[in-house]
Amino acid sequence: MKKLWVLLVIVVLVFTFSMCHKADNEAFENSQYGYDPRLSGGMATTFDNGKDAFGQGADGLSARQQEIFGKGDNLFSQTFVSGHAYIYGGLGPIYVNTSCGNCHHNEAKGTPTVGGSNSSLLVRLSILGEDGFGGPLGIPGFGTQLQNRAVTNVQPEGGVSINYKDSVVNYPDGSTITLHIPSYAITNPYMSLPANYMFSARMAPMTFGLGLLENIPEATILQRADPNDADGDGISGRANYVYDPYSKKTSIGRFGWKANVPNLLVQVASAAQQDMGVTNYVFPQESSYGQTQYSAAANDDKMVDSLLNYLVFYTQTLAVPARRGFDDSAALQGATIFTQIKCTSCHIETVQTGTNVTIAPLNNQRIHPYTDLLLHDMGSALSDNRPDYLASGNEWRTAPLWGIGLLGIVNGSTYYLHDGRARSAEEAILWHGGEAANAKSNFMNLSAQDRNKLLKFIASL
Ligand code: HEC
Ligand code: HEC
Ligand SMILES: [Ca+2]
Ligand SMILES: [Ca+2]
Ligand SMILES: [Ca+2]
Repeated sequence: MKKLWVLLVIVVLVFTFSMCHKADNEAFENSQYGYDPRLSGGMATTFDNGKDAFGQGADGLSARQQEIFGKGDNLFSQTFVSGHAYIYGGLGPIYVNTSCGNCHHNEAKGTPTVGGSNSSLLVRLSILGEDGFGGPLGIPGFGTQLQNRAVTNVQPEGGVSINYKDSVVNYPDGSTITLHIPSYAITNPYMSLPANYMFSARMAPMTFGLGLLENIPEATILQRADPNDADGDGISGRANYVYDPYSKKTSIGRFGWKANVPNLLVQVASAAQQDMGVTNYVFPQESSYGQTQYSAAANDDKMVDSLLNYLVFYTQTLAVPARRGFDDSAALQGATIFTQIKCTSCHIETVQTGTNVTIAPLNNQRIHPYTDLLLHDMGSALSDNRPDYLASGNEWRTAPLWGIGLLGIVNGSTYYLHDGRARSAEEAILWHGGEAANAKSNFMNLSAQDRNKLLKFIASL
């Protein structure tokens, strides 16, 4: 009899709990929004909000696609070795790091350092002028990216030193915050560098949700562009157009901190070749090709074609973490403030994806990436003074903000902006200038309480 009672209580508890959960979901489905606002990546959203939140596959993949995702997942964290190997050979002769995951820790960012096995920065280089396709002109002997590591008996192109100087910012209400101003220099170049070469330090960005961004119709992105600020609101986003060496066409730029890469195939293939020295069918030549220490005889393994495709598929189908904090009134008020102070001029909340791909969960999705994928002048303090196709030194692609509140949990550290100079979202906002100067001063003029609400909202993304 006693046992029966216990059983009954358990059944009632489980039933009540599942009803609550159901009621919860229904509350979102019937909400004021008209859609479930937690689904930042539409169908390609994950409710994992722990350390692996950025490494989950989208729901709705076929069994075969899940298998390919799994292979891409392994490859992403696989360390490559030099010379010939059963699968993972071909590292170097010169490179920046030995695996995708050593820079993109847990599919996210990492540490803004150069040269270590967990370093997530790389350095782009160029001299004045353009290559044959409107892109940056490489430095003779160095190309457009610095490879600061090398296999045995080969010299790295050089090293990088990074120094930070403190700069105190005062809020109108008297509170203060200290920013880190970075300065970079190339050390020990393997041959002399020309005068006035240009230099851009870039931090590994988070890698989820990218198949959705790739599937936004070009016309949708261009609708937001206002290159001459015709509507006079001080915001003049414009699209980058970049060369695709695989299709041999110029296309709209979507990836990289300056929207300097057209699609994920070119992005992943160039990461393999430039960041790791692993040649492939898109970039069959070593990054050191043509340099004095290049030797054709030393030509090592090229990545097998299918492996490159698995990696591309992986970056296309990593799901976006669901938005949280709908039970936190401060975070919800923060969302309203985010709109009121005009952060949404660039970090636009909602976009609809197109129908171009064979991957079901990426098609026709209402997503909340908080980016327009356009270039904006962010002022001289953030400038790298290095043009990248149509992007000037001052211009950067609006960084997506989805998932950003989980960065600390996933990486154990939080670094923001193109070179990781900001150690918190608040610091990142205070670096905003140029077209974003108004939004920043609106933020600075908020009460400390409202600033906190806004930061709580960002933490809920
Ligand atoms: C040396 C560190 C490093 C390594 C190794 C590396 N990446 Fe990256 N990754 C970066 C940086 C830095 C950027 C931004 C580049 C830019 O702005 O030009 C980037 C950009 C990307 C992007 C575009 C993200 C976006 O939002 O625009 C993808 C996708 C990507 N990497 C995937 C990979 C894959 C797959 C590999 C392994 C084959 C890899 N990366 C290896 C540092 C690295
Ligand atoms: C004019 C367009 C624009 C406006 C307005 C704007 N941003 Fe940004 N935001 C950007 C761009 C571009 C970047 C990337 C800059 C860089 O990396 O140097 C960025 C980066 C960020 C980042 C860091 C993201 C990361 O992954 O590193 C945060 C956080 C952010 N913005 C929050 C805000 C908030 C909050 C507001 C409103 C106060 C705002 N932004 C207004 C364009 C804008
Ligand atoms: Ca190689
Ligand atoms: Ca190079
Ligand atoms: Ca405008």
